[in-house]
Amino acid sequence: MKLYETAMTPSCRRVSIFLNELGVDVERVALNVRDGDNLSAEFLAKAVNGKVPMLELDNGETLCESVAICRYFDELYPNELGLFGSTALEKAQVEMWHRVVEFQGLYAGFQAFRNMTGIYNDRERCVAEWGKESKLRVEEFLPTLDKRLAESSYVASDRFTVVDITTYIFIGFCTKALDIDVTGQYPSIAKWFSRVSERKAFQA
Ligand SMILES: N[C@@H](CCC(=O)N[C@@H](CS)C(=O)NCC(=O)O)C(=O)O
Repeated sequence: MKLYETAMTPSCRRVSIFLNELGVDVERVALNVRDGDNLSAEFLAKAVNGKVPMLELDNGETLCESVAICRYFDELYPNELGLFGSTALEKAQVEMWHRVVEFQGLYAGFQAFRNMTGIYNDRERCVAEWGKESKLRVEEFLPTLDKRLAESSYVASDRFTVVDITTYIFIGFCTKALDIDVTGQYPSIAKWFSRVSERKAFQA
């Protein structure tokens, strides 16, 4: 099995932190997405979305999308962590919060960064106005997250789940790529962020 990645990108960090939580490692193949390694015909033939991370199994089957890759490892290595939820209700809460944080947070953030900076204008049409609007949507979503974390110790449940990994990546992205002082403005997010950052899996 090989995991194709650009290690420090948000989506690849999500998978790496998840693997650290499981205590599993896998062979990595380093790609440089800024240089367009993911645009080669060879990579595009394997990766349906043309992006990293991408997991290639020994039988040649490939998996894209970080959450799908995390789910695969979670099933492949049976464990008691319940990172995708344990009970019927918790599984649904994980699914719900994961979608909320991804759609209203992380992907809006990606759209903001990509369209405002034009960083990938060698491969997509960048619309600066859409970037600005996306950043505003991210800023409008943050109070919802802060309210949730004032009421709950973790994002989806009262214990740590995969959604905390996604949210941690999102908050880091807001801070570093979008220049939003999230932890300065939102005390409940700040408390949760510092607690989650202390986990061993987040430090590697
Ligand atoms: N929804 C995808 C997003 C993957 C993604 O956006 N990957 C970025 C790195 S974070 C990438 O490959 N960027 C290069 C490009 O878009 O050409 C996932 O969760 O895996």
